[in-house]
Amino acid sequence: MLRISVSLAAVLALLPTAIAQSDVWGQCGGQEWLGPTTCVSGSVCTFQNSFYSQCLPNAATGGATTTTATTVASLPTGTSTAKTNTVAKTLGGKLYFGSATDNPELTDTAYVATLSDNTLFGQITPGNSMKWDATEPSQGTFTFAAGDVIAALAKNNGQLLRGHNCVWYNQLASWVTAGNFNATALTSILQTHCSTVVSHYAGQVYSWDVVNEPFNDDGTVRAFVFSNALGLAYVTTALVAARAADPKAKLYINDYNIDSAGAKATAMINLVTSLKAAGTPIDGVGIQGHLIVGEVPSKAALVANYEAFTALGVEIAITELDIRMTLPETPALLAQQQTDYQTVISACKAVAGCVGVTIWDYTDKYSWIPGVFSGQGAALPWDDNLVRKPAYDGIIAGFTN
Ligand code: 9MR
Repeated sequence: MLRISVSLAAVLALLPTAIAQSDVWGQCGGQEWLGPTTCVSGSVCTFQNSFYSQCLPNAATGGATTTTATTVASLPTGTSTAKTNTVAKTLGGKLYFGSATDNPELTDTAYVATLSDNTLFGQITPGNSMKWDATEPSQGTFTFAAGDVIAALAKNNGQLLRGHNCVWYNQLASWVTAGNFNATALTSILQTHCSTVVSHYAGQVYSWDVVNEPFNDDGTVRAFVFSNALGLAYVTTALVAARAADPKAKLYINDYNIDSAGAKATAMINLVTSLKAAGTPIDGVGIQGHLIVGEVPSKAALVANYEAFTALGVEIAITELDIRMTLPETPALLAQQQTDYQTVISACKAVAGCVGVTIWDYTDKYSWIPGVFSGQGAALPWDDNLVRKPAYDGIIAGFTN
């Protein structure tokens, strides 16, 4: 018995040393990597991309080791000391600069500290916890606990709250899609859902993405259970229910790939025009802004399109801005990203009816991009280590100039 415990202790004592350093060619860093971050003698931990740093042989250094943090820090960082929300309001003339967030990452105290700084972020959008699958997972059973956490965080920090969303083809509870409901039942289900969720947050929400992503990229109506049964009448049903539930909240329709003129932007313009003509409550168009480094439309093209929306008598907001790149990050890509952020922000600044800009989370650490677009990422102004990137300076310049 004694012999066994001694052996076990000996093995345990050895373990930290055994896993303290990675072998040559082994992983030594990357997002969510919990293993060693230094390399055995004769190799150097070398940054490959946000998810992977590797021990590469380095005879020249005679075995010097370095950490992921050191190699990441060798990329250019943001240098501006101005604060995004303060500058958005004072020099940009906007209501807010904000960020999306999500419940799982709220256990990260360093992350929350920056998120809670209302000189940086004056507005918060819950990334997932107010969606249908989260709020009405089975018919008539409403769960607001996770959404309430985000609402309380925004309130405690003196930040505006954006509701996201009442109805969307994605993250819709399966009982709705699989229920074989007829048009009358679906109308009632939608009324109940929007009315209950918007009522719950009444008085706390500045604006609601009532309808999310109603169009395909070619401007046709996106097919899903509500549009299949009701056509675009479902949009009216949702907006009317939301207005009755919270008369003070600004009601938006939100979509991506409507940044500049094109079939999808035209479809949105036509929809808003017809809603206005019918007297349906509609206050804003959310331009999500999921963009690509080096492929951002010109400021002139953005401004012209933003003004085509505001000419309809609605406000607009950039609601989910991120500008992704093909990894790995390089100084040249980060510089282009800085320019691209500046372009979008300065276009919003130039249009009086563009009320604010929200980034789709603030750090690459919690971005949705790598999980969906393989090999792409680094889309946000803070890196995986919560260090500001040149993109941060682009945002400040966009609001300032
Ligand atoms: O950020 C959200 C991510 O965590 C979810 O997995 C994803 C599921 O569809 O939705 C993301 O947010 C989306 C937003 O609700 C609507 N516009 C596109 C966003 C990115 O996919």
